[in-house]
Amino acid sequence: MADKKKKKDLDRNRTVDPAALEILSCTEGSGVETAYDRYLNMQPQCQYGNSGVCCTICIQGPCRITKKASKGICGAPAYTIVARNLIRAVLGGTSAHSDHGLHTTLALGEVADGNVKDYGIADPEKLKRLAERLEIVTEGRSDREILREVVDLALEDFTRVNGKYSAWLEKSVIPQRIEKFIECNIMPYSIHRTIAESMAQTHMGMDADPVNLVFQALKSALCDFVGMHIATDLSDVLFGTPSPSASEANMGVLEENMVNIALHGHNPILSEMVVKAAKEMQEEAREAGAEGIKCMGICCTGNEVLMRQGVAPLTNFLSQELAIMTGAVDAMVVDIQCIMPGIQSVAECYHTKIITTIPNAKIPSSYYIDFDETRAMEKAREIVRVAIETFKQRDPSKVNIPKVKNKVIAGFSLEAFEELLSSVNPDEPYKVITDAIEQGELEGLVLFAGCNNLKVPHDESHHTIAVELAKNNILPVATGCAAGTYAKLGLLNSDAVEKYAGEGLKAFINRLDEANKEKLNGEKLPLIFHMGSCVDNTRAYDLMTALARQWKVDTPKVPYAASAPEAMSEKAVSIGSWCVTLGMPVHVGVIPPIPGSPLVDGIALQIAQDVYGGYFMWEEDPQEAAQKLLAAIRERTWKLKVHKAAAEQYETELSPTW
Ligand code: BF8
Ligand code: SF4
Repeated sequence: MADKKKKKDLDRNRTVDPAALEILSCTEGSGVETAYDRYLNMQPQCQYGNSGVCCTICIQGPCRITKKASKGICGAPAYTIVARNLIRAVLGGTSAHSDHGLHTTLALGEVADGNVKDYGIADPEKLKRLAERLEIVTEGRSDREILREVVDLALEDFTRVNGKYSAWLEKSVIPQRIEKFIECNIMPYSIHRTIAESMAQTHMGMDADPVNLVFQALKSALCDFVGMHIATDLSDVLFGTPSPSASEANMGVLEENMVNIALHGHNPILSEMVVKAAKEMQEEAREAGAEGIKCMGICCTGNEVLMRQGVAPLTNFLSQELAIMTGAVDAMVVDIQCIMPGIQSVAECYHTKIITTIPNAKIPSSYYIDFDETRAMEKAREIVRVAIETFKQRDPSKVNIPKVKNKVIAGFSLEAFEELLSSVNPDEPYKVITDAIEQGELEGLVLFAGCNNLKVPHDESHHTIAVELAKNNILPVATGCAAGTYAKLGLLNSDAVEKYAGEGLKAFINRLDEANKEKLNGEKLPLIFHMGSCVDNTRAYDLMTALARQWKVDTPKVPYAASAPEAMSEKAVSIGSWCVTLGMPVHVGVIPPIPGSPLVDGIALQIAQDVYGGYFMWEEDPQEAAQKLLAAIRERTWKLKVHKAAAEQYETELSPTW
């Protein structure tokens, strides 16, 4: 066992993506260093940090809990240290997502006031639906008037200090959840207030009570949900609500004779404009000797432009540096989050330009173009022009594009999903899913989310767990880099349905295919439904809410779990925490720094379930993880059926417990 673990840790080629593997093999010994090499150099990693018992909150530290020292210098025991570190991780995620949401909100404020010429209201229907959800009057008002009020309410959700609770949270989840949050004193007024109070609470010499700290972490995580939901809703208003479209994914989408622009990061405000500018500037590229310009995506901005524009995903988080090593990426345009600083040194070994664009996400030596919404197209053209110029410096002897790509059908916003279901049951679309679960055709649903993390082989856990669950008739939906894995590895198309779906799942997807023949323009539905970027985990949660409404139950009764098989970022910690708080069992495939306190660990794994219905499961082995997820779903389906049968037999209300 120890030998196996050691061998796993020493293997540089830690990936099951054939394109990534090819690049790693071809460049072995070339001197170009990537995360795969740095991971090996980093071994062994600090076990105190790993288990969460290292505190650096004040500069008496670092204090770490050992056999000799059961408390930090100030007297903080392991449970205080672990819980404080946990909140701070959640706050990192909440801040990242909500800053993204705020950026989108401010841009839409400019649209409402008529101050920007390059953006508009692409989806007025979504705006109306959103306003209605938020109980904003739409009757007799112009789109811009409605938008102004939506934006003002969003801004209040960022900054309100007391009085009213977060509108986005209150209006997006079912009332039973809100009652629970008020009862537990974790219902937030606003994002910024909660971040400030949580940072204060975790200052040296403040809160030492682990339960109080963990509850505050959950309140902070609910603010993450708010910030993400605002980002998703307003991006739909600004750029359109996604609907299914076809594309291709993996390194084989690079074109040897074209200007290749990789769009990397998270915020579609920039990437949408670059895609538009590239379409207009094809002629300029031809004059430079290329056959044209092709945009492709990495990480979540890639998911955003895939969902709305059909832009091909190039790769996901862990292999971002490897994309440059194909020698065929002319510019990698980055905005915010999950951009490894390492891309710059890799780019310096090739002709690639790294173009940074956002004031709070710069990389030394990169080419910086200050993106500005008031001059969005002008800036996007400037970016594309740099890519065209860089193409001229490409060294053909260094070009090596792995011939790996797979067909992708993506774009399943909740609205798109509902439309597919409506073709089967126009009056009660979600009954198509609840019936399939009650009749045993489907076992339930699992959301695959989250990152890559070199502590487990790249993409392996994502792939193994999803395939295993699809065989067992779980309806899989995916977001973020999990969806990136499935796109690259060929699970987002109908061939994968034939190959991997269990009989029930196959019958379910075929029924949707049959009913939607015309809407799908000759395409067929995929095995896994790509619901978008990481902020779009809110779409996946809204699907859970829709099922809860259909069954008239609270969300913890719905057989729907989440899995982050290769979780890495603070954002993954905050998303996992709100999923638990909102009632989901959540599997995490890389153990986060929590087990250093058995008490905090117990809250995450067990007590959370008693209070909120959701809970965490840590499991690194993907086969084991699949079995645990399946058991969690089956337990819920079984209980739901028992409670329903009892309610019918005794003519009572459905039991509210889970
Ligand atoms: O927000 S899944 S590695 S890219 S954090 Fe980052 Fe993780 Fe990818 Fe998207 Ni989400
Ligand atoms: Fe050590 Fe306490 Fe300071 Fe943390 S807050 S570093 S445990 S003295």
